Amino acid sequence: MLDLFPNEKITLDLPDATFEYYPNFLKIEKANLLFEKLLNEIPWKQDTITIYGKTHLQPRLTALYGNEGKPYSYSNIVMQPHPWNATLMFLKNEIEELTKLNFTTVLLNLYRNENDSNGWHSDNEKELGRDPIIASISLGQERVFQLKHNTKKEIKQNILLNHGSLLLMKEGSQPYYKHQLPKASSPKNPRINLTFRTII
Ligand SMILES: O=C(O)CCC(=O)C(=O)O
Repeated sequence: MLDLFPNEKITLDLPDATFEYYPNFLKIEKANLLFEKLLNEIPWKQDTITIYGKTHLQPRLTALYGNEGKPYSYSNIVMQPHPWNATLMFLKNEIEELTKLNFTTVLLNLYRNENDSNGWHSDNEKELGRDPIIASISLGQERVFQLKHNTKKEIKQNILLNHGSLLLMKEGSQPYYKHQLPKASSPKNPRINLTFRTII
């Protein structure tokens, strides 16, 4: 059994969207175990992406797991999912129990060090629907995650996503906000992030 503390919930005070942060979603021992397992067992790859006609290597490693027949495309790459493994399926079940939602797909990111990052974007691919809910688990090195409103330029928020935490990006989060995981200016250990999504 995963040890969960779903009651420790922080709702961010941001307009037009709901963001809920569970800093201790996973107990430390479970988070440690999951981090080691995923680091060693996932077939991490560095994909080439094309943005504004320019091709380059992604500044992180990724993998996609999910239901059969549900590919996911972004930045001109189409990712075919690996079938769910036991570790990811168990985590998916625990998140589904908390949220009462069904997730079809998880995108995993491995940020190897301070130079790895994920630039400003929203998860607005059409296969996710108009207003998707994303469940984001963080393991390993704490990193700063940033949010900014698309039109209200003064609305910005930084969150330190800690080991074993869950961030739920709910209604309004993708249509109204962009998010990023910037490079860090001091040395960082590896961090794994898992974003559970529903492809419809
Ligand atoms: O690493 C993170 O916390 C964010 C990941 C993310 O934005 C994404 O995979 O779309």
